[in-house]
Amino acid sequence: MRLDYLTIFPEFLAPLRQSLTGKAADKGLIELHVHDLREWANDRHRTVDDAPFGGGAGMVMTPEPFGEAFDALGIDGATVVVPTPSGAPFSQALARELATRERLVFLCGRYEGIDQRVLDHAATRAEVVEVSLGDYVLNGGDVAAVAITEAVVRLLPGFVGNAESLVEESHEDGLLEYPVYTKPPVWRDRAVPPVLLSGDHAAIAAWRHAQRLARTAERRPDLRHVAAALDAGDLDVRPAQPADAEEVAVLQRACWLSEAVANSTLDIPALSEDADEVRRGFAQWQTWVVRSGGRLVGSVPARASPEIPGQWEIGRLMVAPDLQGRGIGRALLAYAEAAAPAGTRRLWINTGTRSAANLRRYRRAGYRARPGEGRFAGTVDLVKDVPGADAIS
Ligand code: JDH
Repeated sequence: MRLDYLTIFPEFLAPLRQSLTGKAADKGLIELHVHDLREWANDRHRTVDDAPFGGGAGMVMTPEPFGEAFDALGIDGATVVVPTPSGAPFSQALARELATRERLVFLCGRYEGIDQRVLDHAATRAEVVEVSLGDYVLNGGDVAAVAITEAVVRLLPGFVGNAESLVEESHEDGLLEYPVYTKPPVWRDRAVPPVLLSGDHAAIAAWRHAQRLARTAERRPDLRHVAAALDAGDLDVRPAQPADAEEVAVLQRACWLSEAVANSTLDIPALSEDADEVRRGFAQWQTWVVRSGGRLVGSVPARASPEIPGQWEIGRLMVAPDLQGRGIGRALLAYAEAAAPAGTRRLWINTGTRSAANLRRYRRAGYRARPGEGRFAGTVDLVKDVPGADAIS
């Protein structure tokens, strides 16, 4: 991966040459190119800022140096990352997405930000992603660029120790981590919680899980409800009733809109179905809905294949977009898999060819893509053989 940084404070990016990102650069896994934007300021004073049109406080970064830098470096096909307080919240999901790119170009603003035309122009040659590190105000984008870089580079295949980090991510469930301890067992009169020295692995796991729930409830009330519901499989999963169809239809639209964006098409049957069609689906597919605090937050249909004996088909697995990434989908998938009748030899599921996130989830759950187009245009079929059963040829 090649990383370019346009900044008026190159020294803010120096930490990237330290530690693990520095090692990744030494190993050739990443190429770091930090550029002083003033090199492309043509006037005597090497000006990079000016007063805002329309009035208002502070100064704005002028477009010319950025334009010259784009011309000199080339940004065609790159992903241009612009840290800004008005960006979309940066997240682990976005870090994973950026880790798939070959080239990232960071525009590190200062003052009140960058002239909008810089971003509009860049968007004609590259994908522009405006991100915010969080709801607080920094003096510029440089520190944010360093943070984003760390989050992305540690996910690259071949990054030191990322075998473990991938394991860690496969356990992501939206709960905060438990506290950790090391030697000495007593330090300044503080003992390590005795359970951790007990050698009782089940007790340790239970204690850690309780710690995670307590911390999440205390520090992240926004995550608490689902955190509590996920505890001990406390999500309320039931067979869908005809009265659930309206809510499932709404959920379906919310879920398939992102599929439509990922696959650049609105030609997705799920998007245009109304509640009556969803209700008819309940008759053909055994469907479960999951509620959290009364709200319908997910659903999954499944059925025995009418054509292929021994194949258990899992239909539209859905989780409300605001609650994705918390393990609900995995729990529902496991639920639908467990409902397969005796004699099931193969599990089947289908997703959009370009739905990278879904493909990744199903791969993690043990599904493998079948070559060629799936059952519907623009989709791929994924299957998993049931262990111990004779495979379907
Ligand atoms: C990039 C310049 C400084 C300060 C105007 C915005 C009131 C605009 N999470 C994050 N916080 N801050 C940044 C960030 C800050 C930046 C730049 C990123 C470039 N600045 C700046 C103040 C304003 N201000 C907040 N409003 C509530 C008006 C820019 C960031 C990231 N990523």
